[in-house]
Amino acid sequence: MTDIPNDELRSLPCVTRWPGNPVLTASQVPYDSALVFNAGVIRWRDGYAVAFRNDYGCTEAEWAEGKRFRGTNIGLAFSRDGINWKVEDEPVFHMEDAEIQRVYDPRLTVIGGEAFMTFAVDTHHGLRGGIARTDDLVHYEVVSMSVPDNRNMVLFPEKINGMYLRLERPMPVYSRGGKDRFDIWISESPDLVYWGRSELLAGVEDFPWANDKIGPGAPPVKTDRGWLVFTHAVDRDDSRGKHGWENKWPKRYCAGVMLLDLKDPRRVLGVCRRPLIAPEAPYETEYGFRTNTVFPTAAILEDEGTVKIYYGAADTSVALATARAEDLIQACLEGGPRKPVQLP
Ligand code: BMA
Repeated sequence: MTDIPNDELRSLPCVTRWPGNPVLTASQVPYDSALVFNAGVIRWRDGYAVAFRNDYGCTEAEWAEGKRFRGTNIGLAFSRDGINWKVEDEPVFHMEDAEIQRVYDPRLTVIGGEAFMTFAVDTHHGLRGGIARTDDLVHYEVVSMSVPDNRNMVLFPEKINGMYLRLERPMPVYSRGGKDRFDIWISESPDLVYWGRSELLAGVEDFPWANDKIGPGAPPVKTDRGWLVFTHAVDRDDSRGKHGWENKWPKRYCAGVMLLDLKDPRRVLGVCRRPLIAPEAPYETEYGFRTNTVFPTAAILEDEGTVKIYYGAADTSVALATARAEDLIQACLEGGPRKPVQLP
């Protein structure tokens, strides 16, 4: 663990929360909706598109009486400015099969003009990560599904040395003491179907405030100094009690950031050693299903050098923060490259 006292995690000063946060909530959804969060965002046609997770069928008061969510679906919305969204009339992307319990946490990436969604799937035999192709964000064709347990897959927005690349978070439990201790891995594929050459990219130990797990957040953002990778990074403290609707929520999710080499993204040039965004705003710490949760899932580099970072806030809404790419790169480089693992 770290020398940073637990309750003193702060966002980096270069991060600005959008004053009108959250930018997307259940109240904007024209069908049954309770929690709208963990959303993929891309530039699309003359504006932006978002695919978001929607948990529905239960209010906070009903939860307190023992009722639970009826289900999860994926909603779609469009925007001219990436801030004001118009949600489409129906959810999209339904996977129906006796094995599948739910599909959630979509991320979007455009590669060579083609749009892809990555997503998590809970099945009766484990958690899988999937990739689907789409022409219109309404109709999808599933391209591949991982073996369990794997989640939080994101695709790089271009091929490198002729290969597609993805970041992912497999969940080894048996070999890691039976608890959460999950890291970020990188794999490559010639066709998005067959994945291999998998390698550890960064471990929990590279994020000094985290003691639980890290995982890919947004699909990597290309800058002239390298790929910016936004992550989640979790610290757990079992003395934490009620944080949100549940009686106990011991985890805190922060956003982190690291920088990968442009031509060889398996090389980590720098890891920011402090949280990029720590839960601080009331919609992250006070109100919502699981407070103390900042879960980045999309990032867009704008022409003027600002990065829009979208994140799930308290597993309840979608919020937006901005930072200059230059400052983010600097914060990563100051943290230095990934250190070799210290064996006991
Ligand atoms: C993870 C996923 C995310 C969620 C996070 C915090 O395990 O379920 O969808 O945002 O926990 O609850």
